[in-house]
Amino acid sequence: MSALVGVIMGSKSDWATLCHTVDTLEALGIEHEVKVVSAHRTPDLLFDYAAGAADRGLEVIIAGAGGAAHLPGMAAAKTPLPVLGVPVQSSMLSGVDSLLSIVQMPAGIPTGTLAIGRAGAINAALLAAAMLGNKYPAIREALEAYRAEQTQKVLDAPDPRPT
Ligand code: RP5
Repeated sequence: MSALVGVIMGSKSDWATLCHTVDTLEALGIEHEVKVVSAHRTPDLLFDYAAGAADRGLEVIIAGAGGAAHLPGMAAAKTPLPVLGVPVQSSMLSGVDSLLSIVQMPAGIPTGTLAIGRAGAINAALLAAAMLGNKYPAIREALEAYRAEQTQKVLDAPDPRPT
């Protein structure tokens, strides 16, 4: 099966965050592709990637970036696919800059904006699974199993004290 989710990030340095997205997609058995695509350093590549994504069979794009994080918004401007933005925790401003760069889109071109860092990276994959699960029963089942497992883990270990 060809990739359903395209995971893009502005720099190799974003991998430490976006690896959590990829790990989660893999845990759910969702076909995906991964690539560095920079809004600022490779703008033409970004336009080509986003403009051709739907024709190549992608159904969701997850875009992670930090600082002046224009990648998700610009990708969204060039594709009708849902784009989920992951704000990477930047060193200077702890990712608040990334978050605000992604979330504050003008009306007309939405990006789904997740939390800063690891939580957002994981949740982007889970949100993509929720979208794809409407069409692919195996993905819906995988997502339900993932959630049931995390519920059970909490119920199985209710005592917070270290053993
Ligand atoms: C952004 O600039 C990237 O998404 C990355 O988070 C940040 C820093 O990039 P590097 O200088 O580490 O390549 O475009």
